Amino acid sequence: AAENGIDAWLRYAALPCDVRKSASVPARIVALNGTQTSPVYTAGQELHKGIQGILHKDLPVTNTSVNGSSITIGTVNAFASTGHVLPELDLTGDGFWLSIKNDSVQIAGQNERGALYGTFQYLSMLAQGNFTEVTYESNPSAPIRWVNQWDNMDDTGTHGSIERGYAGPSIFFAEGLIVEDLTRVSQYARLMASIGLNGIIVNNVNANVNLLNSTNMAGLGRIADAMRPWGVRMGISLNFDSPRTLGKLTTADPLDQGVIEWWDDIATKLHGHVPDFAGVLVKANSESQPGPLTYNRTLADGANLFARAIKPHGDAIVMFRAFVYDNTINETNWKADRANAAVDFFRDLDGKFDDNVIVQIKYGPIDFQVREPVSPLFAHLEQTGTVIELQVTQEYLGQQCHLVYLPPLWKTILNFDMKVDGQPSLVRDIVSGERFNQKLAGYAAVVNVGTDKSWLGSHLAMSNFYAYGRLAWNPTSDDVAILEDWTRLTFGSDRTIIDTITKMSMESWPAHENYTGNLGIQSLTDITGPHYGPKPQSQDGNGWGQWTRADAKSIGMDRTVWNGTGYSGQYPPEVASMFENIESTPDDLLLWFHHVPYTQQLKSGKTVIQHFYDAHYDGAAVAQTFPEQWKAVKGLVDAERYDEVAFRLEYQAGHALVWRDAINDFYFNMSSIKDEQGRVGNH
Ligand code: GCW
Repeated sequence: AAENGIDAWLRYAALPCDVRKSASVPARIVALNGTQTSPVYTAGQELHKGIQGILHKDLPVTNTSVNGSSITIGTVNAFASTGHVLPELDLTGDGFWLSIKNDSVQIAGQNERGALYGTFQYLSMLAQGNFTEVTYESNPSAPIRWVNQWDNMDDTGTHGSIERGYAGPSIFFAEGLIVEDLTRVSQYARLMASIGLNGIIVNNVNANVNLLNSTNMAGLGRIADAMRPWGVRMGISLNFDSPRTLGKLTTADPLDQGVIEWWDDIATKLHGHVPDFAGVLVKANSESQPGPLTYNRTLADGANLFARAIKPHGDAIVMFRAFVYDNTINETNWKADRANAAVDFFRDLDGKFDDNVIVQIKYGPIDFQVREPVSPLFAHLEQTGTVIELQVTQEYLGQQCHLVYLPPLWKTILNFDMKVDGQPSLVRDIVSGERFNQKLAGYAAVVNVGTDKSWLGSHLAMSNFYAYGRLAWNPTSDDVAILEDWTRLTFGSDRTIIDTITKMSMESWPAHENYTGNLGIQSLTDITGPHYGPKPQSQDGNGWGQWTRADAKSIGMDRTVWNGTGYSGQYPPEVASMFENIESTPDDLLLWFHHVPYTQQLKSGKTVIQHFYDAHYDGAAVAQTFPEQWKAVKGLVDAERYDEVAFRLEYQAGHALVWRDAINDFYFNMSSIKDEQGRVGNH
């Protein structure tokens, strides 16, 4: 698909002729202190390219300052050492200062990365036809702003498949090796840099040990080289069992001296190939992955093993995933609950991790569902840095065949107040490191781009990737404003295009929730299979623990302390008591926390079952409007992208009907309760 997708929101499409003619930009670009692989050098080149595209002007790029009208890019230090006077600045991390005046633009980064981010910000304004004079500083909300790829190496099977990837094979791997041509990898890094993302884990958390063989270590060096000019640091996922399976040791026990030395050696070699190695991501004792519990050691022992191995080599970190749970639990036990697992496993480990370990926590306690409460683990780790794991790839949410704009979901999570110790404790302030005073904290998102030229397999899905970076930089940014920026950059500034995409996108998550799983019952997709399409019957009767406990009379998980799994008690007291009581539990999470009859009345006045029926009709009806809404932009966007989007929206409209009828029929058959409007069961 789409040549037109490869540049995503970095198209630098020409502005209309009259705007171009009246636009004034300085006469040259000065990129201070830029060696060829440095982000400041990259910034100068990118700016040159952008201005050429947007304004049809060919500005010279130099690396020494000259008098006269120029755009100067550099670190704060480089500005100072070349005699530029900057105001008193309060920059942190990868922050930047941007000053746009008619004949002089100054872009100063706290570090080189910051200078590149400021340059992309300036370019974003130009590309949107915004020539206002501004002066401001901008700092990231958190130091860690990473993406995770779940790319397989596939040394035995097909070419570089991606777990839960919906856009073709890997851009990194094929046939057990790192691909030769890394053009797409550096293009990916460019997209990341343009939205302030500074790190990447390139391989699947279900990690293949062969990534650590000597050929592949050298390959990792090449990946890091391709991404470094964009300020993106590379890290990898590790398989806990590698000392046994690759190293041929008899154990992978984290306290065994031989194991410790084996990992020390790996870390030294990795550092040799990748001097600015970002860190490692570890999925241990989860979904059949090996881990320290196998050796009767704690998860902290496991994390610290890696922390100590990488410690001597720069500032690399261990991201240890909190997604640890038993997938063989038994539904006949009323108190069994997968949602309890993370807090059960990690609560007592706070304070036991080395200072270069961060715990990476999925936003909800289960798994990227259409509606989940915030993971209570965020309230328990006060002495440990935490990172929130989001998912751009739409694993449970239509796999990019459905338009679902995710920032409203993410913001619901990020704005949630945990009220730890009775103090305001917004999730976004916990993951910025502010609430518990953590130096290392932030964001990770599973993105799973593939070789498809649209990156995610769908043009509209790219708004989620763009918005992820923008929100990680500043989680208080407005989700509509982000979307409008993205739309202008991707499709142009025509008001009809902006209004159409905004309306559809903002309707999309509520619609998706309506035609899939309501009231906190989860996505109701095929959870033992591909996580796609309706399959409510797959939720129960298996060890995965994504249960609904639906029977002829009632539905929902009783997660109360008084009568259920006790999960609600994992939250700080004020939040716990809100969820413990049906009266104070919001409707949209009712069935997450309570097991109730289908006839239970909601705050809206409807019964649970009637809400299911109505919501499915409402949600599917909204999806029916998408193809119609999109027609408004015909002729305003290029035919190629118009058709590709139209195709997917048409499909979504049809699939939403399939969802509606499958779910409604299922619960009608289960409960035998008629739809008040006589629609369900009559087709
Ligand atoms: O959501 C589940 C996915 C698995 C994934 C796992 C995880 C990479 O279905 O495919 O494995 O989560 O996050 O580790």
